[in-house]
Amino acid sequence: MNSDLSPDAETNAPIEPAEDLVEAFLRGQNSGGASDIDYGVGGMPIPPKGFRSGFIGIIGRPNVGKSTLMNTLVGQKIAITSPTAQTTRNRLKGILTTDQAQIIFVDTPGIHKPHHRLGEVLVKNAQNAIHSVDALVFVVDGSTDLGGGDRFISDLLRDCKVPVVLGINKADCQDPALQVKDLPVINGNICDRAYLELAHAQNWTIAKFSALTGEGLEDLQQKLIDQLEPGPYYYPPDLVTDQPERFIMGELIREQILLSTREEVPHSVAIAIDQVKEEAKITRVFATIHVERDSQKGILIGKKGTMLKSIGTEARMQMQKLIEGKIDLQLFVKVQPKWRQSRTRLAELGYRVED
Ligand SMILES: Nc1nc2c(ncn2[C@@H]2O[C@H](COP(=O)(O)OP(=O)(O)OP(=O)(O)O)[C@@H](O)[C@H]2O)c(=O)[nH]1
Ligand SMILES: [Mg+2]
Repeated sequence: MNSDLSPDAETNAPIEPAEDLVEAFLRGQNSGGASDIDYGVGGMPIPPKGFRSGFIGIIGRPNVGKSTLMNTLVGQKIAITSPTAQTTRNRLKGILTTDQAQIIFVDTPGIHKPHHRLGEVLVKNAQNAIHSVDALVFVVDGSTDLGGGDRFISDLLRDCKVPVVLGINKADCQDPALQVKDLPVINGNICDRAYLELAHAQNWTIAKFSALTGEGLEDLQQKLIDQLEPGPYYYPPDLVTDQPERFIMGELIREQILLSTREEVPHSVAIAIDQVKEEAKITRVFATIHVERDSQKGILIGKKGTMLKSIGTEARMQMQKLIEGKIDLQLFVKVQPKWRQSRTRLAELGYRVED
């Protein structure tokens, strides 16, 4: 089994909208134009003259489209996305290699006011990312007005030493009432006054785009490359993420739960991949879905087990494409009262504060 998403190095357009994770993985496309690579003795390519590289953190409040942006820029769906806020729970790397540069995007959980220890860990990890990257793209939702959550993040960035690009996303569905006619035109759109003022006050570069349609992303990509210093290849040019396969398996299950359930249920769920047994003709995956209450367990199992069955079937189909083989997925649901509050349980389930 592969331990990472490392498809063949072929060209692709990095600004095309993200596709289904598994479809994209199988198609094995990456490297927005990274052709004619000169490989050095040690295996890692020798960067051409003027090559730039570095880590770019993607931060913002929940649901503004950070993960969608990373997927679209990289050209593959590395992070799961959903209309439910607080979808992303781990810092995830998505790697884009072009002829000009290698950008390692670091997608982060949405910064919000935490209500439990899990939220505290997620927010802490997102905040720590601010200080461990070479540049930041601060994503805001251009379809709504600047809010308290955005202002909180902009305050966090006040003392930050790295360059910031303010990324105004969702340009495809901006409310005309929020547009101001006498302001400079950015990417053919008229930018909302509050965002523009915010960027001017902090001396940030602005880019306006739609992570969903890809509109404006070429401009954003260039602005991000401009922030980077000349540097080496940090990863092989054909690698798109450093996430292990087990992690992706767990996320594929969580994605199905996010798409099938509502309100507290998706937030109360954590997936543990207990065992992956590779046999000659089939791979057996044993996973436990941890929930906090009996009522949530009831919802997940559904009438006569129908909900769990359909979650399992969908997740299994995605996993089968991922490993290119047959999967037997055994899902168990376990009530783990208040796991989101327990430091030990959080660590067991893979949620720790990272520097
Ligand atoms: N119309 C429109 N919708 C978008 C755009 N970008 C993202 N979305 C939608 O916004 C929702 C949230 O997207 P995500 O990428 O999961 O947002 P996020 O910022 O990563 O959210 P968290 O992980 O919860 O912090 C999804 O339903 C996306 O399809 C865009 O450019 N236009
Ligand atoms: Mg996300």
